[in-house]
Order: sequence, then C-alpha cells, then structure tokens
Amino acid sequence: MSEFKWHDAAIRKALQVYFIMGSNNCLKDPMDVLREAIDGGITLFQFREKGTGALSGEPMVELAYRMRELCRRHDVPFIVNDDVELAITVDADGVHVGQEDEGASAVRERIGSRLLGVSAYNMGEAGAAICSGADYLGVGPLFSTQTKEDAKAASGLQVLTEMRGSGIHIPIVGIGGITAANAGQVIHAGADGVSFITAISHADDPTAAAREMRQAVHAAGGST
Ligand code: TZP
Ligand code: MG
Repeated sequence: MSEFKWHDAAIRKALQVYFIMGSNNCLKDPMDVLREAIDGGITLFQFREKGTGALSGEPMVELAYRMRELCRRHDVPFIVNDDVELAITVDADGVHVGQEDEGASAVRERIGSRLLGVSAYNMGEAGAAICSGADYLGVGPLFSTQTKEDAKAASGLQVLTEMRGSGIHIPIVGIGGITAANAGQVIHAGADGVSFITAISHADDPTAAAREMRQAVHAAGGST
C-alpha cells in the first residue's frame, strides 16, 4: 500500500492539466500520445479504458502497466478510472469513480491514502462525495461532449460557481468539452484545473495541445 499522503496544495496542482485517455480515444499509438502529452506538460494522467473498442483482460492490464511506468519516470501522478483492482495491481497513485461505480466510501477503505476522485454533477452529489472521503471532485460535463457515451446534458459553468458560492472548498477539476479556448473560463468559475480527453488524444500534435492547455490555465491564474 502506498504511504504517500496527498496534501491539499499538491492535489490542486496535480489537477491543473489533467489528461484522461484510453486506447480507444486515440488516433495513433496511445503510448506515443501519452509520451507527447507528458512532454507538453500535463500534470496528471487518468487511465480510462472504457466504451466501444476498449481493451480488456491481459492487453488492458499490460497497457496500464506501461502507462503507469511512463508516468512514474516523469513524476506524473497516475490515476485509474473505475477499476480499484487494477489500480492496486499497477500501484496507481489513485482511483476515480463515478456515481454508477463502487461507492466512494468502499473505495476509500480499499485504497487507503491513495488519491480518490469522485464525479459530481450537482450539489447533492458533491456533498455526498465529500462525506464519503473524496479528495477531489470531477465536475461536469460542463460543455457538450461526444466522448462519453452516456454523458448527461452539459451543465454550464454555473454549477462551479454554485458549489464555490455555497462553501465547497475541496479541490475540483472541471470536465466535458474542455479545450484551450474555454479552459480559462472553467478556472475563473472556481475549478482548480481542467480535465479533458479529445483536446489532446485527437490532436495532431499532443505536445503542442498540452502546452496550450497549460498556458490557458496559467493565464487564468493557475500557477502551473
Ligand atoms: N465525464 C464527463 S464528460 C467526459 C467524462 C469522462 C468526457 C470528456 O471528454 P472530452 O473529449 O474532453 O469532452
Ligand atoms: Mg466511472
């Protein structure tokens, strides 16, 4: 079990340029995409092997190991989406779960001090996630997205202003349809960082795309 204790400032920093990807989100070799995204300055990576065309079984575990090692070599925190077993197997830095996944309190019991992220669409889900021991919230979809097959309707940025206005101080990363063009608005509305799939996974030049995203967060007041 990882003994590393995540502190608030380190979590907020890691959330700033938060890249999510599975092999089926890529137009070329996913290891190349991840390597290039790291070169461009992503601050965290989430392995999300999910949906049509996703790998499973041994090939999925092998890809997770390779990505985990690449992230470790570059000091980029590595989070696994949904799959607690896989996260423990590859010694991930954390797990991210949605509302339909294993309950956050049960996940917390299993992962100890590893980072726990929970998706929240509204105030009620945010409050429950915090009570269950979430370290950070993933809030969205803020803008419309084609990437998540069962995504809810875009909420817009007011969900972030509402959460911050009602005293929710926990680290938050926005998600859903985020690009370098709208990332600044997400930070101004109260998020600590932006998370995104296609803005990098479909980019011709993932390094340049990551760099642009980083600059957008920085320009909006994030200290990347
Ligand atoms: N959860 C809410 S929206 C979304 C997830 C996983 C997909 C985000 O993908 P993109 O391509 O950045 O819109
Ligand atoms: Mg999930």
